Amino acid sequence: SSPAEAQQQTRYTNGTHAPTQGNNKTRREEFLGVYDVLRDWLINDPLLGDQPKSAREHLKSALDYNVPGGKLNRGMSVADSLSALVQPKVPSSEEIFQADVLGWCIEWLQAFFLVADDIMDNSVTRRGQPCWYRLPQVGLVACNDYIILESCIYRILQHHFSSHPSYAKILELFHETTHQTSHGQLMDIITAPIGTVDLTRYTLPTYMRIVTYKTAFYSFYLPVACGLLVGGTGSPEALGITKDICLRMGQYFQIQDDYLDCFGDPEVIGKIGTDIQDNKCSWLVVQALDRASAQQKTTIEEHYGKDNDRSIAAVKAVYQELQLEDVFLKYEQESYDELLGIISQQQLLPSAIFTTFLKKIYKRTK
Ligand code: DMA
Ligand code: MG
Ligand code: MG
Ligand code: MG
Repeated sequence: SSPAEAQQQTRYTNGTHAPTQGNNKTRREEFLGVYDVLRDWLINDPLLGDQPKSAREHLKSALDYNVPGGKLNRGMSVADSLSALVQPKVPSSEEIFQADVLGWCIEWLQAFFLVADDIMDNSVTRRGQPCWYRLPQVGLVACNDYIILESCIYRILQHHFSSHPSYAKILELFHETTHQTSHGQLMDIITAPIGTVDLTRYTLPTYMRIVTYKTAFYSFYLPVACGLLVGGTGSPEALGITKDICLRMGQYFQIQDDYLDCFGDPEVIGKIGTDIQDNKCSWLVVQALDRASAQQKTTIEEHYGKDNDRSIAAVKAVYQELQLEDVFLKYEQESYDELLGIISQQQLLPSAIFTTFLKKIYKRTK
């Protein structure tokens, strides 16, 4: 039987596709079932001929360690977007399977960026386990693994979408998004050179540009645009409105990420924050510099970007004095309200496409 038919056995026990909200566990399990189908095909990829067992096993562990362990918000949002788009109609199981395949391509893209990001950020943990490159048996082999993670996307797309009318558009979308994200990562890194403290770099316009490129395109625009393309509604108007709303959601999401890097619980977010010692142009340091006294600026100047506990504590103390937690909570509420307003102003697409995604991230703690 085809993968779609195999999936149907365990899918839609109530005969409909329910969006993620309200049906979380079941939906997540369905989505994870598609991962198994894709992973099993990839580790036996006919293009690679008769692979040695050791190569197959390495690939399997690299995939299982890095692809499926996240929140899966991005991946599951493709099918959610499709469902919201075609309502009150219900997508067929074949359409949901296609949406889930694209959703997994986004999770693969994310895995590729995260394996590389953790090396560049010198991070320690990710999703509650050591970063992949930190495993003694992996090390810098991780550099080839992230290349493989990326190339898997195009193997999956060819296998499942080569006869789809939007195949070229989908390929273009993944290529453009990768280009944008890597440009964002470039700016993130060159704005934070280790060993140089230049507080004049940490401005809001610089910050917004970094986060729009490194996070918003791949995390928000890509999933919703994929939903539109599977649903056959990829007109320039629809994609334009989607981009406008999704980029704003992505900016809000990365500001939460920066807040959680410092104020979140590592047990809950599954990663240990590194932004202060990494000299990052974080939303928190931008806000701090906007409010700091001369003395507080001197403290930041002296301690930001230094990888020792005393320096990190000194910077965090300034954040506390400036009550940045309250500044963030106020921003979060305003930003959420503003987003709901923008979403309701457009008439071309059903609001639920955006509000379902927005509600998943509002006041998130991980
Ligand atoms: C992540 O930015 C961006 C990409 C493209 C992975 P980040 O380094 O703040 O992410 P994290 O906090 O998850 O390491
Ligand atoms: Mg990082
Ligand atoms: Mg980073
Ligand atoms: Mg971060």
